[in-house]
Amino acid sequence: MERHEALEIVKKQLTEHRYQHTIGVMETAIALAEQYGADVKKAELAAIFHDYAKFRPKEEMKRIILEQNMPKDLLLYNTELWHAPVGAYLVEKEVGINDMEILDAIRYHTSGRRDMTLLEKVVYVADYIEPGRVFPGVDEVRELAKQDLNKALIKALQNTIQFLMNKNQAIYPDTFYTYNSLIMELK
Ligand code: DGI
Ligand code: FE
Ligand code: FE
Ligand code: FE
Repeated sequence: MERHEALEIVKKQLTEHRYQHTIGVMETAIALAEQYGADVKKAELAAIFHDYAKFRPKEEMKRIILEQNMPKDLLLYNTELWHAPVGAYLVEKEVGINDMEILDAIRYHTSGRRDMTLLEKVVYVADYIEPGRVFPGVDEVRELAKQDLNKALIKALQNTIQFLMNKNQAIYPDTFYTYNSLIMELK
């Protein structure tokens, strides 16, 4: 699928702000894929569709999680986690993308997972550092991403976990598994 066609499809699903974020993720993911040797075309498509389900009604997302036998523990945690696995499902069903590497990069873009693929890491980090992001610590992750994708990913996870803890929010176990597996991979 070509970029302009993909962008036309996703634009209808998003607010203008979220569409601009998506463009930023797309450009950043392409640059990271080129730098680290990931599949550039897959990075582009995964980035374009990563937030496809962001604005689906919670009831619809909950129904899909249950009907499609996704991990039920998702329902116990922040609803913000749901759009990633639900997005992977809907991008396959509604857009017709069936490349499992692209779908997994969408599925794991919020929590990550153990032993992430290069493409999954590229999309996760691009989502975190795209030029529109302004939160504390983002510049440090941008700098790390120029040197070492794993180190950038670890810092992004540390920031996310600390941010959630400071808000007294529960942390989804996969987020910890992602962090632990990267720390152990480094050693
Ligand atoms: O969709 P985006 O805003 O571009 O970014 P995202 O999909 O990476 O994250 C969406 C939200 O998910 C973010 O506000 C923080 C939240 N989140 C990420 N990991 C966890 C989490 N919330 C909980 N409770 N636990 C997590 O592990
Ligand atoms: Fe997202
Ligand atoms: Fe993210
Ligand atoms: Fe995003």
